[in-house]
Amino acid sequence: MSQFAEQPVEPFAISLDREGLSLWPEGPVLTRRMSALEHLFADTVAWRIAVDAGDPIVYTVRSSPVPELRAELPQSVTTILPGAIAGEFYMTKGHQHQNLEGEMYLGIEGTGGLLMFNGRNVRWLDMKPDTIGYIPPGWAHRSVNTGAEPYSFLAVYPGDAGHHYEWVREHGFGSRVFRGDKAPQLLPY
Ligand code: M6P
Ligand code: ZN
Repeated sequence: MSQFAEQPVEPFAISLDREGLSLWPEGPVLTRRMSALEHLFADTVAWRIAVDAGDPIVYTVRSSPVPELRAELPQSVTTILPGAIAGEFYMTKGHQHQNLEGEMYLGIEGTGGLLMFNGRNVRWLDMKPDTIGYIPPGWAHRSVNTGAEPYSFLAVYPGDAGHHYEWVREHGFGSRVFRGDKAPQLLPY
């Protein structure tokens, strides 16, 4: 099979490498550094200091070669490193689906959460290995590492769902997730 398959894709097996936190065969790999998360953390001064002090990797997304095309079900493993910006945990950019479609996540490693926002209400799901998080159509979703180790999860989503990042710029996310005394603390956006 070619590395970045075109339709139609033949049936094939994909290995989940729990040590390497990757899929095989491997498709596109995306690395997001702190600079890619501009305007997302509440403390923009602390964010800028982190960018200037080496622009650390915040998360990687390792996909299988299933293409992002209508009727396909692409998968990816996202690994968010542990850390926080002025107490606000490392997180993904977060997005709404352009076409209102669902998605599912399976926790693989570490502890984190799935923050969802439909423009009015916020939902938070604690995620750990073997937790399945379901994202219904119409809910923007962002993942957060709330632990001291990398937090990793498998995502499966409709190939034509799209990543609507502008929606998040316009609507925010309802809540922000900060380090708390005992548990993560959700504070108003
Ligand atoms: C999951 C899926 C991907 C997404 C990734 C990172 O793996 O939802 O589609 O790209 O998380 O999230 P974001 O695109 O919001 O940075
Ligand atoms: Zn999605």
